[in-house]
Amino acid sequence: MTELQKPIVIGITGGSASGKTTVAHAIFEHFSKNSSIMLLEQDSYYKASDLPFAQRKLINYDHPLAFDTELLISDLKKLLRRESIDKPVYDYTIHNRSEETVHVEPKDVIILEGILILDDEELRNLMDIKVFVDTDDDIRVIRRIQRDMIERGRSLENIIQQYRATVKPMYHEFIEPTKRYADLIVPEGGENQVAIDLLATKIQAILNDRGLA
Ligand code: UZR
Ligand code: MG
Repeated sequence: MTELQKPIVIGITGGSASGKTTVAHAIFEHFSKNSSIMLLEQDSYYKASDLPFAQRKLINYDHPLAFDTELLISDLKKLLRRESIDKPVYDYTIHNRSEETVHVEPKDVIILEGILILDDEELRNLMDIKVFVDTDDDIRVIRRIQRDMIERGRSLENIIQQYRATVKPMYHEFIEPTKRYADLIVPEGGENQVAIDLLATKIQAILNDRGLA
C-alpha cells in the first residue's frame, strides 16, 4: 500500500548563501528519526563539462543553463515512482561533475534544494511545497566569503570577482523573480525557527493524509 503513495516533494530555494541548506537540514533532522526522508541538491546536477579548467572557471554557474535540469527532472520522477537513482556528484574544487555517483533509494519525503529549482515549470509542478529563503544581500555576501574560502577552496579575490560578475546580476535576473512561485517566503533562513516549525507541521499533515506517517 505504502509504495503506491506519492512521496512529498519540498522545494527550498533562495540566493546563494541565503541559508537554504540550513533550512533543508533542519527539516531533515526533524523528520529523520520517524520518517523516510532524503535531501536532493540541485548543485549535484551542474552540467558535466569537457572544457579545460581555465575555461570551466569562467562558466556562469548562476544561470539556469548551467544545470542539467533534464537529468534532475528525470531523477525526481524516478524517485516519485519509488525507483532508485544514481545521483551525480559535483566537485566544486574542479568545477566539474566527478566520476562517482551515489546510489539513492526512494523516500517518502524529498527535500529539493538549490538556487534555481523554481525556474523550470515542469520541475516546479513536481513539488508539493515551494519555499523561498529571503536573506539580505549583504548577509549573503559575508556568508559566501566565509563558506567559499573554507569549504570550496576559493580566494577572497576570486569570490569578489565572481560575485560581481555573475552571482549578483543573475540573482536579480533569474533567482529573485522565482519568489513569485513560492508558497512560503522565509526571512533569514536557518535562524527562523518559527518558519521551520510551521513547515514541519505542514509536512507532517501531508504525511498523515497520504498514510505515510
Ligand atoms: P549555493 N558555483 C561555483 O562557484 N562553482 C561551481 O563550479 C559551481 C557553482 C557557485 C555558483 C552559485 N556560482 O552561486 C553557488 N557562482 O555555487 C550555488 N559563481 O551554491 O546555493 O550553495 O550558494
Ligand atoms: Mg547551500
